[in-house]
Amino acid sequence: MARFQPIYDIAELCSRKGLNQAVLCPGSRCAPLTLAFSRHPQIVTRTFSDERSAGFIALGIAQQKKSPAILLCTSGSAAYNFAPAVAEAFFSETPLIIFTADRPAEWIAQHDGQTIFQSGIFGKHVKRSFELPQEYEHEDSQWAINRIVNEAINLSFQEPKGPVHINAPFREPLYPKQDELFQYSSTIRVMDEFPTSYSLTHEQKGIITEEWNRHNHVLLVAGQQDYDKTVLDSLERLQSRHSLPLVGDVISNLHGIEDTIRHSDLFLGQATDEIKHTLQPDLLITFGKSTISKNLKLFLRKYSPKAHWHIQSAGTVADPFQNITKVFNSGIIEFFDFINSLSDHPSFENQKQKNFCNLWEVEERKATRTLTDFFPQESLTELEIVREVIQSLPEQSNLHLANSMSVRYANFIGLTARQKGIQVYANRGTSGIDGCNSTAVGHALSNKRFNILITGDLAFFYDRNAFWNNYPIPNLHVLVLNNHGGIIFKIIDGPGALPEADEFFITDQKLNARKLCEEFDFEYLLLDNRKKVKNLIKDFAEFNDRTKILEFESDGSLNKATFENLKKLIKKSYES
Ligand SMILES: Cc1ncc(C[n+]2csc(CCOP(=O)(O)OP(=O)(O)O)c2C)c(N)n1
Repeated sequence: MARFQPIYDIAELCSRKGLNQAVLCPGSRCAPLTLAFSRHPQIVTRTFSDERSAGFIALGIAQQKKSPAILLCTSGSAAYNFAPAVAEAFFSETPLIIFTADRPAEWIAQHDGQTIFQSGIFGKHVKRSFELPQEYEHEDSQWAINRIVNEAINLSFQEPKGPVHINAPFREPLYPKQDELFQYSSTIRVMDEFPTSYSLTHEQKGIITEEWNRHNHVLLVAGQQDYDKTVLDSLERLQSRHSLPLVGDVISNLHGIEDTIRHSDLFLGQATDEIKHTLQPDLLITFGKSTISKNLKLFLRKYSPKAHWHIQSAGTVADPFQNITKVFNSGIIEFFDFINSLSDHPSFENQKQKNFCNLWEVEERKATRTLTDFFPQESLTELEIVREVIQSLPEQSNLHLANSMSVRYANFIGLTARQKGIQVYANRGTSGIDGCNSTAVGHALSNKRFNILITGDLAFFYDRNAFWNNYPIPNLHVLVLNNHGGIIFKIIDGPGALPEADEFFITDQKLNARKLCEEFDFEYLLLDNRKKVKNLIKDFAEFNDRTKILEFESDGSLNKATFENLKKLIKKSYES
């Protein structure tokens, strides 16, 4: 038996548990695991030199495959560079199996190279941190390695899904001899754990039935969630039966439902108190993760419902509207189907609910109309370009939205019900600008769909190592909104008016994307005047054999002014 046989067998175990995507970062200490994964016939392995980018690429792969991705690095600071992606995976509930190779314990803090304290390095941002034994001779050690990896994988699958960390100390020599037989054991123990099922109890069903008829201003609000056709179908049934207004911003992936309220951020920011009063729910039902709209948060905090039911299968409960009264640990389809099975309100109450729903729909229609009439403006700005790109997206594509204005612009514009083939992704777990390119690259590498990323310049250049690898990604196109700084700090109240704004908040930067395109052999499209818009965006939306970058350079103040004008126009619609 090879000395590292129990380590080589980890790859076989991962494969038998259905894990077939591994992201490997270079180094020597991790060699036993690098060989184990890269030689495995069923595991797709890719290598990336920048661990920070690699972590986000693994995140994108796991999100796309809906299965944990394996992530491996060598010892030392390499492990710390995974941290931003690990935190995003934790809060976005994306499963990752992270292996960090380590020195044997006696060499930690002994002036040995590439050695830091790796045990539990990711703190609270992993579901659990495991430590492998460092000697393999005793069969109990071999049993422990198998058990720990089984347990870690099972844990990553359990709701809420998320990253798990396995620190693996390896003693030298790390490489097999030339003539050493390399194989995987044929008898590998697989330990399956069934996912906990979260169902409504008899008692909960009784409470829902009893309380349901007491409310006739019921509002549904969806947070970030993956596209799921069965959820859409269930919600459509629910809406048509009970006339429930459904608020879902762009990351809720509910745009395929015709009557979704998608512009709440626009109208709730400008509506009069009188209108807002009429929109106040008495029962609020929420599901999914975070919402983008700050105006929605402010509205629901101020116009608080009498009851607020939140539905999630498991995990820490977030209460962003500060008024949750009941948490139902259930799948959302089961919950909505149960509500669908309830008998109707008496007709008078039913009419009140219909009227309530109409009020929300009237505001939605008004905002949509104002938005349509608003374009084109005299000057070309980011909001208009985002609108044009969104309207030209290929039918079946993934739309990736970087933090911070990109995701907000897309939310203001919204996707239509006709665009139901589009799936929306954004790193809203931590809302970092550090891995937006890499996450989109991870998606593009692991699917055959068209992927379009919309990003600001800081997020784009911050994560330029996303493209520093040897894997072609012709199915990724990137729109770079280059206002030479973080325009968000101009737009939000507060920093814009300070004398420190440009240097310390907006942080002017001079780069443009042309040179990056030359370096990575991407096609570069420059949008520098209105006459080019239609043709360039048409070109941008067509996929062939090269990655395309479309850059739109513009002035931050102009973008801010346009944005303010739109808000004023919406406000005016409430004055007439
Ligand atoms: C890793 C990280 N560092 C800092 C921030 C704070 N931050 C939020 S938005 C932003 C500026 C983003 O600029 P850009 O990508 O050009 O987008 P724009 O604001 O122009 O839309 C910064 C620095 C962050 N979100 N993540």
